[in-house]
Amino acid sequence: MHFDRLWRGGRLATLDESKGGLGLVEDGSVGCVAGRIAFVGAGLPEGWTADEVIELEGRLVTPGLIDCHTHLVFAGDRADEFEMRLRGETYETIAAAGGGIVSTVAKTRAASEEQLVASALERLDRLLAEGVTAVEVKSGYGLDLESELKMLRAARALEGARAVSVATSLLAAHTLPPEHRDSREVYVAKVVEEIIPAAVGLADAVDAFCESNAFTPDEVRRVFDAARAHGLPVRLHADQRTAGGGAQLAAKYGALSADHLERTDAAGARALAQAGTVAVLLPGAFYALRDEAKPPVALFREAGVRMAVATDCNPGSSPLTSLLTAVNMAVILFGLTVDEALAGVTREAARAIGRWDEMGSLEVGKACNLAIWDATRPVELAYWLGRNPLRSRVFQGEPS
Ligand code: DI6
Ligand code: FE
Repeated sequence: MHFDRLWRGGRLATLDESKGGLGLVEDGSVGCVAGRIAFVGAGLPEGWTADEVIELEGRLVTPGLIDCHTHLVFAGDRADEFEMRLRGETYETIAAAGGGIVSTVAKTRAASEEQLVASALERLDRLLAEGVTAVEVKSGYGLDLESELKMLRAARALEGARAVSVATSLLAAHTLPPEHRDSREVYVAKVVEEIIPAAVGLADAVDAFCESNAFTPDEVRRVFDAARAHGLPVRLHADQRTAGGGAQLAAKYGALSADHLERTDAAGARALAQAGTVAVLLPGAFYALRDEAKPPVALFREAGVRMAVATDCNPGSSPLTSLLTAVNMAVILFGLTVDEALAGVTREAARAIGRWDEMGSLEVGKACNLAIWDATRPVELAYWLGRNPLRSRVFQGEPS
């Protein structure tokens, strides 16, 4: 067997489900041909040759990390609102007074596509520096046809600018744009009839924010019906600030993921498990909003719900550009085990973006996306706060 590149002598966390846990392989090797994994396992195949051999010297290797829920593309920041929250205002009172998401919408509408790409790259680079090789990016700060498409194009452009895979989600149903504050019907119709059809080819999925101050379950159903009619999978921001049956709604549509879920109940957990919908936990938002309700991790385990972990990087509720910090928060704040949290930024994150066939584990045939760590034990990835143990990153077989 001839490889373009071969990494040998490492401790592999393969995330191969058939192996259980993190699928650890001692003294393991990964052989790559044309950007894909051609061999993975202990030792080496008979009669191998390779153009290049890299010695891992016992280091831990995981699949490249996947940040499966971000709002990386936006203009400006909301540091002023952060200060208001420190003084006692809440996310909801700020939004009701005309701040919140719509203040980012104004800045994002005014920004050029190039400006959006440039500011998103600065945040993306921080994720990549920690071993991320795939990222999901949502629209949702445009809230009109042109601005939503501009955001999606900016998200797609990230893929050409860096060695990373990008999955895009259309989040036109994020909040009501200011010009439709008194005509929500008209805006929902616009999303359904204009924006979703126009986003086909640019968006990999359709997302919505089901919340008391965003969209009702009925409105979300209309958005999801339109997504389905255009062959797009759906995801849902569900049960974050208020319990509204969001998990059940996501499950009913066979959503790839339901995200946040701080206020999901046992029936919601069972519905997610049955539908195979991934629960995406976002501890950065829980932390930054000083939320008191935690996602019901025990119920998720009991029901057999798959759990992913992501940054939710956005200028309002989660100004977090470190996926390893999200991993740390997931174990400290939400009580995930280290294995669950690491599966949450690899295997389950790949499922949440609908790309499990391509990435998220070290298995023959998948993209050769690796994170090589200056660490030997998986727990070290969850343990440090602000220390980055990444040694190198490999995207489709190419070290970077
Ligand atoms: N949930 C969130 O946490 C973000 N969007 C959403 O639907 C918040 C976005 C923001 O505040 O800008
Ligand atoms: Fe979000």
